[in-house]
Parts: sequence; structure tokens; C-alpha cells
Amino acid sequence: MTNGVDTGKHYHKSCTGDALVTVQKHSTTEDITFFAACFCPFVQRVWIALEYLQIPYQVSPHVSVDPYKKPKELLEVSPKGLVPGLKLNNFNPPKALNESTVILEYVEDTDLHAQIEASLANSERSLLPPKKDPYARALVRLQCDHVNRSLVPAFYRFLQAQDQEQSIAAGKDFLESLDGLAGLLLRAERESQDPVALGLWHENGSLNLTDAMAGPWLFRASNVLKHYRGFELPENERFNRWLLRLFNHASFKATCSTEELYLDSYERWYAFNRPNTSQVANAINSGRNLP
Ligand SMILES: N[C@@H](CCC(=O)N[C@@H](CS)C(=O)NCC(=O)O)C(=O)O
Repeated sequence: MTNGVDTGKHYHKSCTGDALVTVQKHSTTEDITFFAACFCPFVQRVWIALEYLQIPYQVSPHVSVDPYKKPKELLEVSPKGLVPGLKLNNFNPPKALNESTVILEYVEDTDLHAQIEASLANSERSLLPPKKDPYARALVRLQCDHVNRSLVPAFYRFLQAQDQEQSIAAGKDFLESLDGLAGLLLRAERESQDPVALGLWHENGSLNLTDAMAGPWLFRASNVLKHYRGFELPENERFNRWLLRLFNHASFKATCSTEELYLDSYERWYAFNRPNTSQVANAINSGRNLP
């Protein structure tokens, strides 16, 4: 079912394109050290938020730490040896955080705190609607919950499917999951006018947690799934306009390498489903939850 042949390509260890320029801008010591890997979508979702909220950070030398080699510095911040991780150097001794979803909420909270301290509580830059509108915040969190429990696993099941029957079923599941997300985005639009609740889905919205949370897999659907599975995104004008706004957003673009990096990197893990290459791939193969 895989297009092309397994050419034995290996994952990249350094960013290319716009992402490389961003790395170069973040090479000096800061309160936050960001443990990243250039190909990783879990990393990219955090990276988009750091860029958007303009939180100072230093990227760990050579984007990246190699999560498959599990260097000691990575294990100190992320016990399973998974990227992303944050080292928080403003604590003495430094503290650490792992798990992309937790880190995203942490950077959002940190940013809010900094804004309040600087009396900028009305700043536009926030990933969630204001605390005074808990329902609008919940609408965005519903979308994120769907992304994490449905969209992300469906993406890997589709990419890793090796026979035709599996691949057709997994492709359908992935499309259904995209459809489910579109339904939740339309619901938010009906039920809230807050620009952050609308996110980039709406032309009057601003980048939000869902954009950061889902964007990296939507992007890889448009290149990696297209290349290895012949996948075409649904012909849904609203959905495609959203993707255009998202992929062209400055904070999103700043974290993207060139397409070749993703195609090469994914061949090894998923497209040919080589055994024992990653914790995510193993979890999908054995029907367990993602790590
Ligand atoms: N649940 C984690 C998943 C992170 C993850 O799986 N990262 C991959 C790279 S994309 C990794 O570090 N893999 C190393 C391994 O499989 O050992 C999160 O959301 O941060």
C-alpha cells in the first residue's frame, strides 16, 4: 500500500528552511530550555505556542536532542525520554516539564501571569479565551480533546497501515476524525463570538490552542500522508481556508522545515512500519494508548 519503495531513509537531526532560521534566533541562554526534535509534531505544537506568545526560550543545542538515543539531559526533563521537554532555569535547582499538552497549558498560564504583572491583561496574545468566559474556554478544550483522542491516533494508524484493507479503513477513520473536528469548530462558531474561541478557523479569529494542538498533524496530512498514502484533504472549502490561514500564519511557518525533512523522517518510522523504531509506532502496532 505504500507508495514508492523503502529507501532506508533516516530521520533528520537538524531543522531546515524557516525552522532553521528560528532555531538560530534562539541559541542563547534563557529561562526556558526547549528540548526539541526537528521532525516531531508534539514538539511543533509547543513551538508554535512559544513563538506566538513570544516567550523567551533557548532551543536545546542542535535541534535536536535525539530522542531515540535518550541523552541524559533529556531523561532529566522527560522521564520516558520523549520530546518535547522544558527545563525551567529560573528555579534553583532548575525544574522540568514534559508532555506537550501540559506544556502548552503551562506556557499559556505563564504568559497570562506575565501579562497581569505587566498590566497587559487585555493583550490579544492568548491561546484560550479569557477566564471570565469559561464556556468559550471549554469549547476550545473540547476541540483539543478530540484532536488528542481521535485525530492524532487516527493519523498514525493510517500512516502505519500496511495492507490495502487496513489502509482503506484507517483512511476512512482519519477522514471521519477531521469531519468531527470541523463539527466542533462550527459549534464554537455558533456558540461564541470570542476571537480566540473562533481560532484561525474563522477569518476574524486569532490563533488558539486548537490551531497549535492540531496544526502539526494537519500539516503532515498535507505532505506525509499525501506522499505515502495518496491522501487528499477533504474538499471542504471552509476546512481548506482554515488550513491556508494556519499554514501561512507567521508563528506556524516559523516552526516548519522543508517538506523533504518530513518525508525522509517519516519513512523509517511509519510509512514502512519498520519494527521497534518509536514508542508511538509500537503503541499503534500493539493497540495500546499513545505514550
Ligand atoms: N505524549 C507525548 C508524546 C511525545 C512523543 O512521542 N515524541 C516522540 C517524537 S515525535 C519521541 O520523543 N519519541 C522517542 C521514542 O519513541 O523513544 C507528548 O505529547 O509530548
